[in-house]
Amino acid sequence: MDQDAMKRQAAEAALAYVEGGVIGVGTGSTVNHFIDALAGIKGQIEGAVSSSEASTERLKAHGIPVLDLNATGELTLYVDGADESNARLQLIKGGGGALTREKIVAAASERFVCIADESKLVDVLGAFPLPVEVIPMARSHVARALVELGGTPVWRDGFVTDNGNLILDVHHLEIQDPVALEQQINAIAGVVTVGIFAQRPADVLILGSAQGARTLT
Ligand code: ABF
Repeated sequence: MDQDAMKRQAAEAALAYVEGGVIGVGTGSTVNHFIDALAGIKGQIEGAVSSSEASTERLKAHGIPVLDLNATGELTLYVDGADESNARLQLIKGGGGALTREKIVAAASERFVCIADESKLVDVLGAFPLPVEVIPMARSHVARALVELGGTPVWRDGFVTDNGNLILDVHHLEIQDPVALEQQINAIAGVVTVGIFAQRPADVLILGSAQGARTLT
């Protein structure tokens, strides 16, 4: 079974958590499978709140209404992928650059179901370069502060987020205390969002594998 088939397996298993209403929908290739699967039961939901322009486009192409979070109120369910997860379901996200909206929708949702292939489960977060969304004028200032924290920030040149900001990908971090590092990086002036999701981790992690979908809580 290839990696994409494992992603599809996890995405299809997440359908079991859909109970109608408005669904929070994330971004990425695993979520694309979830959107395609959601289209099959679109009559059972009111619509979706989307975390990116890319997901919005895909949802609309399937005829799934895309709603504004300001109009829906809090959501019962958010389904999204991740770049890494540890066993406590603390995540690194933002490889696709949509981390700020993803963190907002996660915060506004009662249950966060994360979907991934099994390669995303790690012992210690940080082998995947940590994305940090930054206000453009603060890029160098934030980069220096990240070096102080022991990382090697690399500007994702040519990439602009849906919010008009920049991304620094921080290499060489071994994240032993994800909650503390999330708070520290959030406190740097000019940081919009750090891609550590530890203060609000996932509630459920579904991992696709050759042995079938495995669920961690
Ligand atoms: C988003 O998509 C992320 O925050 C993460 O960066 C990425 C996961 O991508 P994929 O599902 O393509 O592996 O959810």
